Amino acid sequence: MQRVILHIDMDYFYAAIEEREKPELRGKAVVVCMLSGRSELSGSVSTCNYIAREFGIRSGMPCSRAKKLNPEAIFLPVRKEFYTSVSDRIMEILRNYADPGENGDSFEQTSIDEAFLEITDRTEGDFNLAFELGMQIKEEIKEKEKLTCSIGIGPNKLIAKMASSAKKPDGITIVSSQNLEGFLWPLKVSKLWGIGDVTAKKLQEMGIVTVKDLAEYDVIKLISTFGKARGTWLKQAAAGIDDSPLKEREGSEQIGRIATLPEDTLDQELIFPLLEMLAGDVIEKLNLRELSFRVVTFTAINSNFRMYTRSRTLNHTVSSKEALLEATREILSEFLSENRTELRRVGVRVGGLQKKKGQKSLFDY
Ligand code: TTP
Ligand code: CA
Repeated sequence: MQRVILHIDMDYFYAAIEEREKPELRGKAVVVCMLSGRSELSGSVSTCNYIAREFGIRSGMPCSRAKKLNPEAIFLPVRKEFYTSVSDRIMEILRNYADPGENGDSFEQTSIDEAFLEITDRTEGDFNLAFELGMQIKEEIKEKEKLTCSIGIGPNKLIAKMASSAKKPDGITIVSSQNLEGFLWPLKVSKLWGIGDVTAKKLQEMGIVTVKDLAEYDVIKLISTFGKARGTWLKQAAAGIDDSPLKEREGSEQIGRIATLPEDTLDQELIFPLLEMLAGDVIEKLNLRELSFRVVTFTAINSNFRMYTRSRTLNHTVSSKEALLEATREILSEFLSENRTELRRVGVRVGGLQKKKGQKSLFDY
């Protein structure tokens, strides 16, 4: 199946949150500053909204310089803890859209406002479905957090990441294997994710300006200049090749399975046996790694390809198949009582994972 990766990047994140919190900022240039406290405006710009960017204000520049570029701009101090709480909620929304993680990690948060989602299973390798899913994500974040984001979808992390910055703000860009070269090759090499200023400068000295130039360059020469690993990587990246897996942050891993029903249905007696089988697989994986779980999540995709998730946090950490089945059955019945569209795919996953505790000794009681 064609791999499908989604990358999401929130738009002007800190400044967008400030705008949301203070409607009077709408339409004004907003600059969020990391102030050093030495004097007023001694510090650097964390970020700014798009209006401020029109004046040439950028992340990293001294706040005093930003003030010169636009004296009318509103300068606000960074509220990192607050932004982190918003980020945590967004990441929870996003995780629900990633594959259940059957073949390893499927969700990777890379910064406060960026994440990769593996959606190969969810979309069955179909980029049109991936687009629908991307739009659904945008809608949910806009509805729940009143914020916009930009999304890139591609056959790997490299392409997804580059696609998400192609249209900003509030964009969505799909790059499949078919239009990969059309997207990648006209770009300047400095735009290739993983190429910094030093490499870009060296490449330019070699006469390599666009990604196409790099893709067509002799790999042996690249290796002799950059070394084996880096030289090979450059050549592959220029061709849009990247096999790197997603890496879950430690402690937030989830394990799950999803599968297609034999027919679209709302009949619990048809749906539950499939969930029972999937739950069995999940328990097997947990046992192998001696893990127990605390959170159970049911996922469903209906015949209109809309996705739903319902989670339940248990009172204790457990590890038995019975406990998983009981929770799953309860969530399923509840879901079916309020849902009217037939289901096409269902899945179950567990989170809140912990190493199983050893047998208690008699003295512990
Ligand atoms: P970015 O995603 O780089 O920028 P952004 O979200 O503000 O704008 P864009 O629409 O271009 O994506 O960074 C995310 C947040 O990280 C940003 O809102 C503020 C913070 N940040 C800093 O504090 N310092 C920095 O130098 C950068 C680049 C970001
Ligand atoms: Ca961002």
